[in-house]
Amino acid sequence: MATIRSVSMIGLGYIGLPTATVIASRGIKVYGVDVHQHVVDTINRGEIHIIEPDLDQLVHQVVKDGFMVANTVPQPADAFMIAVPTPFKNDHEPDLAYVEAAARSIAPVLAAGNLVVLESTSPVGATEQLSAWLAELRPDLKFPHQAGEQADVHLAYCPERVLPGHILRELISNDRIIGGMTVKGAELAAQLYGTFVQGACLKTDARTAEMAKLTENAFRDVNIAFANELSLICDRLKINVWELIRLANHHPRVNILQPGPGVGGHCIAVDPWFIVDSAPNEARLIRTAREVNDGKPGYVVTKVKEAARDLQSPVIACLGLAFKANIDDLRESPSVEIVRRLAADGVGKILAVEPHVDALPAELSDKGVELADVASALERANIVLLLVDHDQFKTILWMTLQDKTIIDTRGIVR
Ligand code: SAJ
Repeated sequence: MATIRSVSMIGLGYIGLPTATVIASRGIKVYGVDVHQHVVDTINRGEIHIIEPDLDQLVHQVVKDGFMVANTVPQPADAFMIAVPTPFKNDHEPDLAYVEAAARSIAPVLAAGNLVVLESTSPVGATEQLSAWLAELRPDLKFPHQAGEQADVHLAYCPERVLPGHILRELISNDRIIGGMTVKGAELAAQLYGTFVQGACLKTDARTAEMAKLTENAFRDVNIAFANELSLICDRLKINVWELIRLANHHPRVNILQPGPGVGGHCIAVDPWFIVDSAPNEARLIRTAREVNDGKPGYVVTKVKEAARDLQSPVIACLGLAFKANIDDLRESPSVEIVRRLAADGVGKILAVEPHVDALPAELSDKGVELADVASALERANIVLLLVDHDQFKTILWMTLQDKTIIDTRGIVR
């Protein structure tokens, strides 16, 4: 089998850039492609436009050594990898417009013998759809949905499963699922991933691989929903849910996750909808889990409003805006949604504390939310709403705040 000596990575975001960089660090020539000129320019300077530990040094190294170069248009290469966003539309239907745009951009430079790998989270059938789009654009080449093992261009679906904040480590150590549209496609893709993955490369077909990615995140979503539903039940029954979960988890076959203010991030709150959209009648539990988790921010807002009703001038310190602990990522964060709704409904003076950012997003500052440091927010507030379990908040002396109403959505207040 031909060796892969060059790779074109389409999409240089949170997944594409680290993956491209790690491949380049193995001595493979990588052409990074992004539609945003400022991303291309930043990378070609050996710098990065995203926040991920240690990535800047590695990018600097591979660009300096000439193994990675970025551009806005794809160059010919042995393999093409696509890591572009796949959001959903208003009705939760997956939007493959960026994948289609990626297909249009690589089609002119595709050649017989090439491998095309889709990494973006995708509904089942997306890799076959990609094959069909490419075939329309390049009628001179044979694709796997038409020619099977005799195809000129090979396709595979290989989902990423790295945890933001630990991407460089997990890219190398995690096992990977390699879903070929053909056996040849799976073999070529396994060869490519084998250049940098130390975990196992598990070969299967493309549809199973697509479903595996969605299943992993739906599994986590359903389990978080179980914890979130327990937190509502325990509130009604006046039981401390964290104490309950801690005790129940001593059972050798019980492992309940943690309740919170809702599920954020770009994956767990999105991917299960791709399953629901494909099989709406069958995916009942998965849909309900999404609804339970999406309902949690509204429940927290109601609790704060109830506490504020008894106060003449409520001042609410909201601790944490990120979508989970010890990161600076505020996108798709349930905490931001809660703070925005409290401010929009005029519940009181809102002080937001987020040690990982220097400025508030406009959707909060426009509504009069003030960014405060933890000490002054705690001093000024009569309601303290704990939203994120950042390490900084674990050292607060909660005992000294007994004159305030404390609403703890993460179970760290002792
Ligand atoms: N959360 C809870 N309770 C818990 C665990 C998490 O409320 O017990 C919340 C977090 O606060 C956060 C959200 O869930 O708002 C998601 O956080 P996370 O740490 O569970 O996951 P992500 O979104 O950072 O990354 C996930 C991972 N998937 C799984 O663990 C199955 C990661 O491996 C995937 O690569 C990533 O999605 C992705 O890109 O799909």
